[in-house]
Amino acid sequence: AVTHYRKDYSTPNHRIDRTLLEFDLDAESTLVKSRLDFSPWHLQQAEGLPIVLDGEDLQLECVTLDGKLLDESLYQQTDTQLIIPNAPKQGTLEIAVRIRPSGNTRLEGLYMSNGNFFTQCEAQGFRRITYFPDRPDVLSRFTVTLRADQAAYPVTLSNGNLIDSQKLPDGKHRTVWEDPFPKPAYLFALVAGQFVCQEESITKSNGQPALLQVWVEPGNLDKTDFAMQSLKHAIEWDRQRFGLDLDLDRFMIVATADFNMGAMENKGLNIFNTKFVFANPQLATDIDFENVESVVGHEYFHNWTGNRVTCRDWFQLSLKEGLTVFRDQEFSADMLAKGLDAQQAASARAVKRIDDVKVLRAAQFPEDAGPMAHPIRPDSYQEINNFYTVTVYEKGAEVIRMQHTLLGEEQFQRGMRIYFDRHDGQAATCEDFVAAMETALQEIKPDQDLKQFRHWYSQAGTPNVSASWHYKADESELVLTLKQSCAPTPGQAEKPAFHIPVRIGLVSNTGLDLPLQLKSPKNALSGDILNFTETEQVFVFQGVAKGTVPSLFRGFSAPVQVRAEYSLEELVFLARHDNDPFNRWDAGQQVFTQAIFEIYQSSGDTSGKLVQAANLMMADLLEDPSLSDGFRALAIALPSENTLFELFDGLVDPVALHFARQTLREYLAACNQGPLLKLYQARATHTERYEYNAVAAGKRALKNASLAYLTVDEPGQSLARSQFLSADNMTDRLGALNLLAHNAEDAQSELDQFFNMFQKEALALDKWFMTQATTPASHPAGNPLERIQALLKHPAFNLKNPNRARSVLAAFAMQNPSVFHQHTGVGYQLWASLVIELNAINPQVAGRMARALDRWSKLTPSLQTQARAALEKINAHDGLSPDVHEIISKALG
Ligand code: DPP
Ligand code: ZN
Repeated sequence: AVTHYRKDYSTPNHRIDRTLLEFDLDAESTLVKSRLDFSPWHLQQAEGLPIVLDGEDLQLECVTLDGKLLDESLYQQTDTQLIIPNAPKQGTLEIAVRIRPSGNTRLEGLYMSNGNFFTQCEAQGFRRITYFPDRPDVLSRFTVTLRADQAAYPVTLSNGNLIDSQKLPDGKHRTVWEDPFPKPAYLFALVAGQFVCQEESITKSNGQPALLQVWVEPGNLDKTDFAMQSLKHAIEWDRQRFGLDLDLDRFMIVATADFNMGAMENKGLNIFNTKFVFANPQLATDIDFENVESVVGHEYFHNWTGNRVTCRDWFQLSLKEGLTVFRDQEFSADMLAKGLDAQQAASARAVKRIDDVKVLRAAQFPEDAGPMAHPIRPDSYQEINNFYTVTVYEKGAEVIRMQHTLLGEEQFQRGMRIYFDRHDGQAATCEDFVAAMETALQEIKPDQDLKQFRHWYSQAGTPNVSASWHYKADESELVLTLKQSCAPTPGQAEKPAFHIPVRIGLVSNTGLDLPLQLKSPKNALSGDILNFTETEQVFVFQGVAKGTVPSLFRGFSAPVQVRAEYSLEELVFLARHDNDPFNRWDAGQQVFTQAIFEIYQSSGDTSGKLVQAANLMMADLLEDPSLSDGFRALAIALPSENTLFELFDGLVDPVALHFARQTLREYLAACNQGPLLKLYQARATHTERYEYNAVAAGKRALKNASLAYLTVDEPGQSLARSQFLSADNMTDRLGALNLLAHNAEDAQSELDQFFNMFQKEALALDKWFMTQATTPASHPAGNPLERIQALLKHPAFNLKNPNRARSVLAAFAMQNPSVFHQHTGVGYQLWASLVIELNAINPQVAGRMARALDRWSKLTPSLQTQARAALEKINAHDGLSPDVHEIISKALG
């Protein structure tokens, strides 16, 4: 396997100033002709440097240089490149290749889905379409001609503006598209086939109109309203909050059922997984609505952060992804809070923040602690597809958020303007972004810099912060000691201290926040942010009343793992009184976590003091009417099994951990049945028409979170059965179905009804598969693995469709620990054979699935033995793709 290093970056020899592409679209054999106008990268450069083009699985027909056909002695062709040695500094290259879209199951390059053509070029799919310098620093102006059969492919789209459209003889037609903006090849797109669209015209800030279109296959126009509305909201929001407007006359979104990722920000022609476009109340849950809004926003925001300023090389991926995730998180938070009063708005924002941090803790912290750990700006990779990770995306967004915290909104926006002034139209680096923010910071704080902050870009691993404090009654001082460390990660043994912004509050015993008066060190406090920059640092606060409890990392101000020396009483106090809703939630989660660990370590005993404290806290949460429904739904939910696995100090048996969590759930349900029922019924009897907004979604979330406890036994299960039948929306229907399928002895009739109701709706069927694939080991009928094996043989199962594959394989191997990690090792064996099967179909998705045992060294010894056997089985397979090989070989160490 080849490893690529960030330090090896060098500029190409040539620019490609203009690119003309012509496609004769045919499922079995598409002809792609290109005409590339090239010029020297450096004006002074010598004659005779080679032109280096990437290309894979292409059938080369001919190469012409400045009008002269080149014979084979004048170029070199390898499996991955076409090189023209001794090229002139400047000239025109014409190339013709053939490709076979119908045989493309990897869904990179040009492929077919349901009879229609789609492309996916990020990161390196363009090289499967034609020979080209397929690297993000080569920006070219594209003109694209599409020829296709009119009847089979009436709609043909590409980037930019439609400049010509004509009928041709023999039933064909032609469209010509011109993208006014230079772009790297990874942002190229084409779509052709049978589509219908919803469209609207908007007015841009400059007074010019722009056409917005959402294209779907016929029969799906009843699912596009919300995506269109989200797109308009995103455009408006980017104008208002970032001062950035749409720069095109036409902006298109096209949905496809076969897509490796969530969506793709191709210039002017975003291509989306249907999962992130389709939304109506019957088919989509509140979470789906939220995701559609956020992904539509994300891809639209890329138009500036990704397309206008792109990445110099793929090591800089977080430059566009971390920043764009930060932008979509803020967009969602602002949308959720819109129109609410101040208190409701704060609560809606906190709910969003908690959701985002849950993802980070459940998925990114494990990545940072495992064999694939990498800095948000990686130093090396074997397969770039494997680096579209929660670290690059979600931790990357946290690193942007910390800069926002250090600069404040106004100066952060100033930094954004500096960034665009310097780099619009360029391929930039993460360093360029930080440098722009540093300039903005120094405009207001000339003595500060982001020098130490840059470690967040270069160092992997989740920093551990331990916090202890004592009270000096004589001086009314609270002395807080913070220590930071970061465990070694692959290739990084020692790490200098991070610059960590700690948002802090001092909560007095009456529950009020005290004013912050920092005595020492001088200048370490700015507003409510402590700048924590040393391995160990002591902070002395004055004017502190006795009994005051510090609230640390409010709003999750840094992506760190905190170990604070709270007593149980202090945690319970914060869970009741912290004025920061995130920390209030977090304190409660710590109480639940400790209670589950108490049960885990006592083999099921619920009489311990932590369980008792958790129970009292639960009773409080259920009765507290000052909390919003959305917040309460999160506060009463137990931490996920993946989060618990990571938090436990020592080796873990995930099966026993599941049963410990289950025991606490049953105990809390039994002790709080009355209040739970009351909460449920108050929300179940109100039958307003479904609407997606923060308040309504919060209400449904609390109703279903209460039902989740109640369904531990029969009375609750009957409630779920009637909710399933009477629901007018997917949130309530699927919520009930999940609970029944996971808890009731028999939920076959509901599962059958659901299947019959939605058998023509692929995304709803994915949910049906996923519900069953996540049935836990505690299910009363036993042996969920047999059910999963049966799902794989179901006529509607299809490993070639990524959504369907994920709905069983990822669901089972990553979201169902008690079945996946069963002690016989059968779960691992099933996973290994599916990864091997998928490896031959779609390496990129297989690489994702291959990560299920990343954390195998944290398993108990006998599970480790079984896990290693499964990993070795995959490793020994002939014909492993670079994607899967990289993951498995790193896991084996
Ligand atoms: N650039 C894409 C996205 O994150 C990758 N799938 O939006
Ligand atoms: Zn993105």
